[in-house]
Amino acid sequence: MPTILILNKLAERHKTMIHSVADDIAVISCELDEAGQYIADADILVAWGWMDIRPLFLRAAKLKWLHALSAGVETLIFPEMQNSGIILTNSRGIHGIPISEHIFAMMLTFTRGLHLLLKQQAAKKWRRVPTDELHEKTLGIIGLGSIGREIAKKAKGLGMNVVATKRAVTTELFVDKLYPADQLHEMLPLCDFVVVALPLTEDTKGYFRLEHFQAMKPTAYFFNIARGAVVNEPDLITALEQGLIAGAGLDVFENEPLPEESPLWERENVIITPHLAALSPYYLDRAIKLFADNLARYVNGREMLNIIDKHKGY
Ligand code: OXD
Repeated sequence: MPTILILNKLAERHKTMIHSVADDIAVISCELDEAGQYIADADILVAWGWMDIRPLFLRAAKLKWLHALSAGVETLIFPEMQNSGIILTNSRGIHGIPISEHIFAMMLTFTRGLHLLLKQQAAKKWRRVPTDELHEKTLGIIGLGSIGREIAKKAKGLGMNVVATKRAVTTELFVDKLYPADQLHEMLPLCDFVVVALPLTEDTKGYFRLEHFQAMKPTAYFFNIARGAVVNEPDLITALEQGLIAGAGLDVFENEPLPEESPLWERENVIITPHLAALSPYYLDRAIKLFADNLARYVNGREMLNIIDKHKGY
């Protein structure tokens, strides 16, 4: 049975989930800086997609499978890993619930003016601010996957129209119109809210840029819960400064933490959250359950879930 090294402290219930696959699996859970002493024995390494695991990887003589507790796998892909036969998997599929709730928290903050009202409350000011509704507005999702689907489902419950782009156009239950990725320019002028939900890969770096903001309605709001680098941040700042869009809700940034000198901090029409859209008390329960399901497939020689193409990055 494999030895699993997990670079995150686990609760007993998480270890029980893993041991439900087989009693005699060895599970070591520790922080990254304690992992050196265990790595030589590890058959499976479980890490977060932003950890610098390369030094550990180079000493991992028995490693066969690297799994990300996150959806992002940015720091887990490097030349030695790409050129090895080691399988890479991620946790895509478990983020839809918290991220979609985060998106609606930000959208409703803008439509109900909460970002302005909270400031007024701090100053004990009683003054009405402009308000709006989500009902019958159009939401555009760029890169429809499991997160986008959950957003689309909730949007339908709120009476919104939903449009989306997707690499392979399929039939989607909660989407009114699906566009191939190369028709983004046709979709953008229709949207009152635009959500970027693309993974960060070589192809999506700087994907959303000035020409896309120019195609949006000046009354539309832009949201990024994917990765900062998918959007050209200077172009986003220009779009906000020139009024090409009405505002933005941002959970991710080109550089994190967002540097103090970023002009984004100062803007009244920007909501900034510190890369936590996916987090909730249930994150690790879902992530370990997914890992344990995949582990059962691995030990039984069945087809594994969420395998990443190490050259494409998703
Ligand atoms: C992830 C994230 O990649 O939450 O899982 O950003």
